[in-house]
Amino acid sequence: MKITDMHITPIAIVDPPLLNAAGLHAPYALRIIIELVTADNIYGLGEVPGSAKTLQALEAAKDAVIGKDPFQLNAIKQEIYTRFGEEGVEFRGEAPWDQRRQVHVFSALEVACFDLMGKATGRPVVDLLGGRARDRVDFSAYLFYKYEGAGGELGFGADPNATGWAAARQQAALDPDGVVAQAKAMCDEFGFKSIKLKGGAMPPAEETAAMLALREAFGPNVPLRLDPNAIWSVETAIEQGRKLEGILEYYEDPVRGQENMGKVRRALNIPLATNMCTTGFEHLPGSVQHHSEDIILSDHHFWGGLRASLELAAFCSAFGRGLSMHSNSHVGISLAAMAHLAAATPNLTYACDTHYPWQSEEVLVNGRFQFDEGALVISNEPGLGVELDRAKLEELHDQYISCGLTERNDEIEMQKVVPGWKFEAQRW
Ligand code: GKR
Ligand code: MG
Repeated sequence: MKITDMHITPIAIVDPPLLNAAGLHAPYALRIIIELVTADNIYGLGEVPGSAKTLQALEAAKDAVIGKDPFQLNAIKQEIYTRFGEEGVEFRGEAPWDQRRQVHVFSALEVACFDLMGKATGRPVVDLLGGRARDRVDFSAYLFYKYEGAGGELGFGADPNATGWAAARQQAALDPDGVVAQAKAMCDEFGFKSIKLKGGAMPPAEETAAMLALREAFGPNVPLRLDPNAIWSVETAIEQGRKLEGILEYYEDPVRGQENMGKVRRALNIPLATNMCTTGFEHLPGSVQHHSEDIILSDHHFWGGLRASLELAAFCSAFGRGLSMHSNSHVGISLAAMAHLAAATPNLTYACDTHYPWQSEEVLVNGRFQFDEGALVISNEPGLGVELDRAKLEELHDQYISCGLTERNDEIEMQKVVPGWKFEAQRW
């Protein structure tokens, strides 16, 4: 089997004005769709976060991939890593999302190769990763503080007749009542059974109040998580954490860095989780040294693919870490890859994050994935089990061109609402 062509398509998808530690989501989120084509005309799909840097790197990776056999992942990885040189975890950046190029490039290619392998053998990706540890993958409701609006050109009132989640998705949520209303609408629509709030957006005591309001509204059987994306000080994290003991399933990245996470972890009786302080294999010795977290949120986009995520799972089981899954705004190719990986990872026992409910567009034939009681049911279709809707891809590519965005920059978006607003690595 030989890869003969690689298509790289940047797209922009409508994204609502969601708040986080780095500012505000732009009206569009950027993704890149990768399609590898073989001599016998099979295509394999991959998806990664969009940025001009990743786009250029993917273009530069083309001739390292064309001519290769998709089953020879070691050779492809070797070539990519040689070509781009070392890019350590220090390139991750301080934003909530990971900004390394090499891991994203390889992840996109590796997922597309797995899709090809699956299509060539008639087996779903989950089977190529070791087979099903489960048939259904649970996801959690991912809440955000947000301004009024649905994102895109039309902003608020994109659909004044919307009801249910479609209406709630447009509404502002800036206080505990707004957060609870958002949670109810999201859980009613998708059936999620655990809830995460993206924190780091409001003063800490307000976010704690929102968690307590969620507990009050949903009771003790719905696990709750709070993620301030590392902008609290150790003192603040401990002070707020004391009020959240017995309330949170886990406390995600309250502070920055493994050492600080270790301090907070030792002071509190709450499991700590991360997708910010332990984010690459070079971080694992520090994770052991500082015991910085109890749970690692894996993400194949920045751990360097599906196989690397299984290697991370082996570390977690050897060193007593739980495993959950991180997300960013995305469409269904990433969602399918996340679900196949989660289904093939026996020790991934927490409900995974997904931003999917916040998006409304899709690049797939058959449209958007449907959650069943908060879970995705893993299909037996070959590969990722998805087909590309080329007309939709073209439409979302045109949207990428017309929206004019080439990088995610939540600080600039926030400054449009709050002039002079600045990201601070530690705000409270
Ligand atoms: O979408 O604003 C967001 C999140 O803050 C995202 O960028 C983070 O990477 O979901 C993420 C997290 O759990 O830290
Ligand atoms: Mg997080």
